[in-house]
Amino acid sequence: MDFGKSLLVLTICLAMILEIASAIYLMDMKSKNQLHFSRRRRSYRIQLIENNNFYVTPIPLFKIIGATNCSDLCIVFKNNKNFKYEIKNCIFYASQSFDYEKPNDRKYVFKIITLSLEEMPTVVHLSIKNIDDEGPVIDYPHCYFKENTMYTRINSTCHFKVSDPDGFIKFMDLRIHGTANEENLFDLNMLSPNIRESDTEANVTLSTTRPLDYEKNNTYVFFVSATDSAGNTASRIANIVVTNGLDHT
Ligand SMILES: [Ca+2]
Ligand SMILES: [Ca+2]
Repeated sequence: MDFGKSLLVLTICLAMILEIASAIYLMDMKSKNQLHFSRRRRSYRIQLIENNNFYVTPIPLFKIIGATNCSDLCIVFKNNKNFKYEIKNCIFYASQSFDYEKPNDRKYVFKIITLSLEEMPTVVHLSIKNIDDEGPVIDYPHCYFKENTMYTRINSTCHFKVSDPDGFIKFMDLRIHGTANEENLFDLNMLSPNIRESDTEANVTLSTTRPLDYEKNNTYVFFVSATDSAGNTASRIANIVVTNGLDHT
């Protein structure tokens, strides 16, 4: 091997040694995966379930391994959209809760920079995952039905709104709770069959399973309820008035 090639090999080896010596890793606190934090720019993605309804303690997001002094690290948030954090024993903690229902709480990007500036910054992308943690809200159904008329999901004019900040409206369980068999006389359905998972409100149609008889009963009072996929329930009283028509006897 001539002198030129020897010098090249020596340079590469030296670069590799320096790379290892200066390397910093981020360790995932759950999977223990390591992410190399080196001269080359690295990107690290982490997802956290929203916790505004059950936040109890600072949450460890990752561990920084290989830094000479973790107190010398500089954290720079993109667009000044930051959150409260702390670094103890080289573990990076989020020390606040996150609420997916607040759009500004959903995504954060920040850089971890060593003060020596020997390494390229590692960019951390933190995204907050939505869960079904908020309760639904249901409007008051107050409707008029003509007697001797069949009201289906298509032609019924009795609509009311159900909403849930989490979305997942299409998985909502709608029920009627009566004291005089109203759950068999009326029916509840989503007005639109095309509800997306991200929709946070929808119209519900109240229909009849058979024509009503004014002479038999001209007012129905019962409860309607909406229960989301997490079991959160809302209920409202419903008031149905039957109007008189011509009876063919
Ligand atoms: Ca919900
Ligand atoms: Ca939610």
